Amino acid sequence: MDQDILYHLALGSGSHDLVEMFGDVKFVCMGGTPKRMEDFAHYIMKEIGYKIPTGTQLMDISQYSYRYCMYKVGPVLSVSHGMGTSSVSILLHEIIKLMYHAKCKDPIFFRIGTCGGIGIEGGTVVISDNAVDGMQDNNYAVATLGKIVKRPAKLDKRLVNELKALAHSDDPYDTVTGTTMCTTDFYEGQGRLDGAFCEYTEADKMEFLKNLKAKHNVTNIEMEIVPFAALTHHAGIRAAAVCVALLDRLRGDQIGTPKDVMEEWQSRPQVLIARYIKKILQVA
Ligand code: R2B
Ligand code: URA
Repeated sequence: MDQDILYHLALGSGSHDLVEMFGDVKFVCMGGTPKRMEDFAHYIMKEIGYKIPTGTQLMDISQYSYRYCMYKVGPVLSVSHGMGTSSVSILLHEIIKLMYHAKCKDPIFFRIGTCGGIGIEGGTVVISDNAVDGMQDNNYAVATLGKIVKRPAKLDKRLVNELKALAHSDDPYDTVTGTTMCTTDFYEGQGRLDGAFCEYTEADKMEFLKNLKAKHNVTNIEMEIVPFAALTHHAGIRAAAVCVALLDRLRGDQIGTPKDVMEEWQSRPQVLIARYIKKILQVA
């Protein structure tokens, strides 16, 4: 291509100097909502001591895509990925191409998210060491030219251990590792009883969730990890997913935690990733 239009990011290799804009990116952090990723950009700016000129402010680089948000704080890119596998996969295609056009050297990708836990308390942080889909398959399957193409959804085990080692014993919450299940639906796909439809019993739900935990070590459920793990692995990019559990699915389905508590919980994966980034950048 003589130019590549990264349509959903409102960027392009012909319209922007991508090397100049993004060549120094070392960490790409992504999460579902634009607000959380804007907050993360401000938080990481403070944590790594990155200064922008007085009187200026961080800008949403992808503002005019009206799809995803993107903030750049020195070597850190903070991007929203929306909800679900198709949304995160579109973003990953374009971010991987962005890294390529910008000639970034070995960037590491993080997903900073939320999830439902199985047998863990709300507020627990889960670092994924394995990713499976709703059928407990370890692959990302995409219908391509009328055939199913499967790519292994693999995470970087060394990165999992490095992150686990950064959990402090005096953090007022647990940080655990486990298999993460990725579903294409929040309600029936995750065995909830509170969707618009439900054609199974509470006993069916409990049996399913308990079996996930006992047989497959599934510790949490969310909606993006399979394409996230598969596409980064396919591109040779080291990646990790760290999610906070908003509830224990063995105790319920509705998310009714007060907003302020939820906001504090959602900062927990950000704290862990900031510790990692600071360690690599050697910022005190
Ligand atoms: C976690 O939270 C969202 C659903 O509420 C989804 O994007 C996910 O993975
Ligand atoms: N995100 C999910 O996908 N599921 C939950 O239960 C909570 C957050």
